[in-house]
Amino acid sequence: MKPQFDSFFRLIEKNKSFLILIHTNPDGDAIGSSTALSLFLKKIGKKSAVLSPEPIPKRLNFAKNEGVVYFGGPKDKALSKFRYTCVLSIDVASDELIPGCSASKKNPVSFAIDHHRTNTVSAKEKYVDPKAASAGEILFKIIKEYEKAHKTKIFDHDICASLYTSISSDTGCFKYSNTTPFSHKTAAFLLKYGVDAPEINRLLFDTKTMSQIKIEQFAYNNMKLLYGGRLAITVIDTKDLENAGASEEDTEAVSQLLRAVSGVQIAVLMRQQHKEGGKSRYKFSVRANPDIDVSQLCALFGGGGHKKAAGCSIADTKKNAFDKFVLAAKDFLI
Ligand SMILES: [Mn+2]
Repeated sequence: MKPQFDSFFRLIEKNKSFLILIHTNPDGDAIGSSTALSLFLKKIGKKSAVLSPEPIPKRLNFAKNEGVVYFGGPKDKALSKFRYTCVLSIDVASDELIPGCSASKKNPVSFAIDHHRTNTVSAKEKYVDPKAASAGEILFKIIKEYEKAHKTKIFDHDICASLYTSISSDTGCFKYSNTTPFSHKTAAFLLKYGVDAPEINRLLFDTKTMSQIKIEQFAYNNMKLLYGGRLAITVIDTKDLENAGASEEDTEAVSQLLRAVSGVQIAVLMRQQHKEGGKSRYKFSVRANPDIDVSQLCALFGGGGHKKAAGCSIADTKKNAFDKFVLAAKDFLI
């Protein structure tokens, strides 16, 4: 048995109640994998709850499971009543992504399960597999191993549906380059448990709110194509969101949409965050098309992520933040 499995199994044996941390701006992988983890722990007689730094976006409510407790932020009143002895994190790449949840003194993470190459979560132990397309794939391996080692059956419809949500979400419905034979093989296994894949995929990818459509329209209308059409960038300010009646979560697919423009190698959404003095913080969501590693580009500004999907932020004036990023991106174009 891999040492990661062994130490994880020992940890869950030793503890009775777990707090599972997921990243800010939670996506289908964060919710799917944490839900599956919570259901797994429940199945082996443990208590657990999922703590998201922010309320879970409405469009992902379908991915929650009624058998799982979710806290919508570190200030959630119900959280103070929840007793736990062990903190886990899943799909979280860094401590910054769990603000208020993991002030390492308050909630030291005992075990981090993740697939981000750049994982820097200050956890006592980790199982990080950058080859996994989603955190759900790592959890799938863990549960499979647990079944084998304990000669028991864990997988059921709900666990499999959550894992499917996680994998399909992070592979963009098995379209992104992170998709591996293992992603497909795992999905095939999960489908045998009656998972309604067409419905999950419809809810994940083919359903949009009007506010999302409005902000996407804005993003397309204001897209700039630079360096001979190889870089696509659009800027969304807080007031643009307000005008569209949209929230931050409605911008999630924007960089993906810009990436679809023929000839684009790097697609960027630059979004205004909170103000810091006279400056704003701008968050960059970056997607790449051919063999470009945008996690390296984002690392130049203290960010990170995956090769073809990464992010970072810059605190500066709008013009300076834009210019700094666009100039740095030039060196990454082919
Ligand atoms: Mn993920």
